[in-house]
This record gives sequence, C-alpha cells and structure tokens, in this order.
Amino acid sequence: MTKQKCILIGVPMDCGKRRQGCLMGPDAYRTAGLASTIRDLGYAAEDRGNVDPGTFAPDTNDGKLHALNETIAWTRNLKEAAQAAMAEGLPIFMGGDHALSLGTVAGVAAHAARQDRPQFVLWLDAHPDYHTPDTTDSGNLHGTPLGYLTGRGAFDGFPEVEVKVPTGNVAMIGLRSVDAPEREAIQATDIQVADMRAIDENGIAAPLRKFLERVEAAGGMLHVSLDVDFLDPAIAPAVGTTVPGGATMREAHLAMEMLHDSGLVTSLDLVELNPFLDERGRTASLMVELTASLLGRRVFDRPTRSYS
Ligand code: B3U
Ligand code: MN
Ligand code: MN
Repeated sequence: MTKQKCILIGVPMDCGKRRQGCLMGPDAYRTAGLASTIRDLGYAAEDRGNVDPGTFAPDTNDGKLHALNETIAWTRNLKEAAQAAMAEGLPIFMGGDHALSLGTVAGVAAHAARQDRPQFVLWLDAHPDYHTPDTTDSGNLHGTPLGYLTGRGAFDGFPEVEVKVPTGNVAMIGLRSVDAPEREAIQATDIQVADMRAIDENGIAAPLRKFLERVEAAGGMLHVSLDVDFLDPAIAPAVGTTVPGGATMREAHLAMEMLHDSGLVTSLDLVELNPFLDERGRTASLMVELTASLLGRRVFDRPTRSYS
C-alpha cells in the first residue's frame, strides 16, 4: 500500500437499528487515538469531523422499517462524502452502525466506475446484511446494505444505486448468524462466503487469499467493511448484536496484515461500535489496533505475500 493520505470521516449514524449508542462511535475512535496511530505509521491523516444526514421528514415508525427517512437522508449525504473523499485519499469511515455502508459503498463504487475499475467489497461480519426492505423481519436497515448495493429487491425512496457491486465481487467472511431469506438468496449467487465453520477448518488466510487474488487479477478497488461483531464478543464486547464464536484477536490481525500486504485496500468502514457497551474502551482500542495492522504495522519486516 503506498502511503497515501487517510481521510477520517465520522459517521454518528444510529438509526440502522433500535438499540442506541453507535452515535458515540466516532468520538470513541478519536479518544482511542486513531489519527495519531495512523500518523505514527507514516501516513498523513486528516480528521474531517462528522457527516450529518441533513434534513428529513420525521420518522413515525408505524411501519415495519425503522427510521426509513433518516436512513435515506444519511445514504444520500454519505454517498457524496465517500465519492469526494475517494478523490483525495483513503477514506476511513468511523461509524456509526452498519447502515452507513448503504451510502459509503455506493459512493466508493461510483468513484471506481469513473476510474474504469471494478469495485470489490469484503464484508467482515457475523451477519451477511443481505436483506431487502421486504425480507427483513426486524425492520433494522443495518441488515440491508449488501442487498441494496448489489441491486437485490426494491429499496423505495433510496437513491438509485448508480453503480451496483456485482455479487461475484463480494466476499463475506466470519458469518455465523444468517436469516433464512438471506441464506436462500446468498446460495443462489456467486458471493464468496466463509462462515466460521470454514474458518475453523481452513483458517482465515485461505478464503481471504483466494478473494485477494481475484481482486488483484481484476485490477479492482477494494472496500473493507469491518463490523465489530466479526470479532468474538470476549475480545470485543462493545456491540449491540454480539454473536458468540467470532474471530479471535490473531485471526483478525492476520486478516488485516494480509489486507495490508495485498496493497489493494482503497476504503474502510469501521462499524457497529457501541461505546455505551464497552469496557474501559477496550473494543475501541482493539479496532484502532486492527486498523493499524491493516495500514502496515508489523512486528518484523517480511517480504510481501509471505503468507502465500
Ligand atoms: N439479520 C438480522 C440481525 C442483524 C443483522 N445485522 C445485525 N444484526 N447487526 C436483522 O435484523 O436483519
Ligand atoms: Mn453488519
Ligand atoms: Mn453484524
């Protein structure tokens, strides 16, 4: 990865689900020293403050979908902010819940299309977030971004997805909580999936290596969306939807180190951190440490691709 400028963008979005607290995420990352950690690795890092959703009609929440108007408003503004930031460097979106990816990935994919490059997305998450407004039971729109971005189903009121991410350009790693309509839909696609069983059997390096080789062969841009619940709740308690049996500290660091060595990452979401649920900041600090590994912190210098 060339040492380009990192653009830190706070996204205090908290409307993608009912449990509140993710709005404190951006300030927790600031408090945990994300910008200085990045600078210590030799990058320039600029914190651009927080994006806001602008004005929107108040949500009555009398239908199934929670905070629909607010989520649409965030999606519009985030798409623009993401596209603009891509022209300047490597954006790091400090969430905020996972509904923010409705906008950030739409924006980075639009940028990639202008560069004539295919967009790839790595979803590190316990959940596939592949619902549509029709298939979601909970009505929580943080469970829908990959449905939206790949053009699945109707997302009435949302901005048209200008540049869809082809399902063949998506990898989901870390899955262990998948709803029935998501499972059925995923199985009918060419999305690359590594659930926790696959990781137990083969390690995390094998599926990630396979995906990175595909991104590289296609000359693609790579967006990484890191949900706190990808990690095991024993090491990352600060998330509303803990699912036991997640990635260990070493699996997560190895994934980040491989992502760095690939030189392919062009944008990053850090999502679902709920500082209200944290223990003395340990989850926020771990997310900062993982970002450092993704940006090249290492114990010893190794030739790149030492893992292959
Ligand atoms: N699939 C469930 C649960 C869920 C999705 N994303 C999170 N939880 N964080 C749903 O509500 O859509
Ligand atoms: Mn998620
Ligand atoms: Mn999740």
